[in-house]
Amino acid sequence: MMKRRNLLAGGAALAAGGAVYAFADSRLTMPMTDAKSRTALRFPPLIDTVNTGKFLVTAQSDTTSFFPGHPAETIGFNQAYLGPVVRMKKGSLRPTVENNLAWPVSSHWHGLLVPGEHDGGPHLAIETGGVWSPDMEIAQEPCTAFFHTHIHGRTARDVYSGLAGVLHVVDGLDRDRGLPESYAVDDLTLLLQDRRFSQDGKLLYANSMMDIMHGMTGETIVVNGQVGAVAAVPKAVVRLRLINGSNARIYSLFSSDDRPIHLIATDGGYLPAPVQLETLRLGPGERAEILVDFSDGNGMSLMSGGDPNAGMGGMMGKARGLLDDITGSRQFEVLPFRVDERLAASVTRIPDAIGGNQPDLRTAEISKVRNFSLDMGMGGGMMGSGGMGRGMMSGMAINGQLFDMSAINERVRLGDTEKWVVSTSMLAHPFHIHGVSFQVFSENGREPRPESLGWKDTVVVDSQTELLVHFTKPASEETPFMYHCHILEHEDAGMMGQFTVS
Ligand SMILES: [Cu+2]
Repeated sequence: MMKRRNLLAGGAALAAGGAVYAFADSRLTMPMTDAKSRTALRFPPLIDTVNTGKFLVTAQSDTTSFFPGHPAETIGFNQAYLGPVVRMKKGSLRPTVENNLAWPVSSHWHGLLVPGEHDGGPHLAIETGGVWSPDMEIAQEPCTAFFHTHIHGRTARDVYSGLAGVLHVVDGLDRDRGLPESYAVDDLTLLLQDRRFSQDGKLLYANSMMDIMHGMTGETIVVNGQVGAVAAVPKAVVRLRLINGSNARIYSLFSSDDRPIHLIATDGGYLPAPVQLETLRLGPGERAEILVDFSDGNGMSLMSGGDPNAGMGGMMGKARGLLDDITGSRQFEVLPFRVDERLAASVTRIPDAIGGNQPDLRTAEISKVRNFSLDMGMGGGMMGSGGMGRGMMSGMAINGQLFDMSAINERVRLGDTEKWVVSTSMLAHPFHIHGVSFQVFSENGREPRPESLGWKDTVVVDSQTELLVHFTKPASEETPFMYHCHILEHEDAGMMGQFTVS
């Protein structure tokens, strides 16, 4: 196991985000500052639907100054960049999504278990000036979910520009579970993204061949739409709801002072009990809730190892099976935390149990086994194949097939449990399935990693992962569910399929 403590030298670690990339000097990056000159982290506006069952979000454009005095054109839901946190409970929910942008958008409820017609996938485009208002039913356990536009061919660019937000499904019982629950005080929502900026602070979306191949990464970390922030926390146990809203970056999160991370929930909800981790891997589209104990009054920084897919080292490292070694040497700071004793300290110990309803589909009758090969299809000749022409792009497929809006790839029976065997070569791909929670049965022939436990809807596949999937929500040919790589450039390039459930 790597020991990272000695690799961090106090404030010097703050500069790592800008220092580890060779090209960082030509662009604006995170200011090389110490924690004192950082600004307080802001949290998205909270829309609480618990009493009303309704909310409105409007896709709109505006400008955002990620760097003071340098406005960038961005889009968001109800605001200039990103969107609100929408809190909801079981029962009826009536979202209204308006589109004030000059192109179609959708609002995919990533992690909500709703039928295909409510899912907000590529077939549910909202045209300019249009409104979508499905009558939905929320019937799932508490979790942290995500919503974002999902128009085929432009998901990556539009999410990169800001069209995403966060959902909290709650049941009002967190106090009984001994969990922090005060929004923006000890229950912190952290939407993690990385972005590339021009010298004048504009968002760059380059789409070079490497950006498509590896997915678009940036050298500046943006948390809740903010660059260079510090989070204030009470002298207590704090809950972090981590959402990887990056287009392509896979984080390997750990604390700068080696204090443990207590994993309490994965994508679909709570684990039975906290699991203590040294490092938490979080791929695009994945969520994790962790508890961190600040009751000793000391701050720390949430750090990440480098992206296993970044640079040629990613592929070579993967081929050599040295992912952890490679990523360990490219670590950077994601967000520093500072203890503020004026904040209310509600929870002072890590609970022994959470009581999550962890799935066990291993004894279920498996109706069918399906294989999904996430295929880059470029082999050794990729660098000399003439740039990012159609030939290169056509390799971004599943089972050799590019996504086709008019083709149903798989047909599943409602109520069945199936085994889906997902395999990759070359890169690690975060595999997401709409409309289900699944259980990770094995990863590379071994027991799942701790962060792959519990109910999941997205999982990083770095060689072969077996999923047990129980299908409980219907989806028609008109509004089928998607399965796809959540590296958004891969998804847009065709690494997606669609299935019906009936
Ligand atoms: Cu991918």
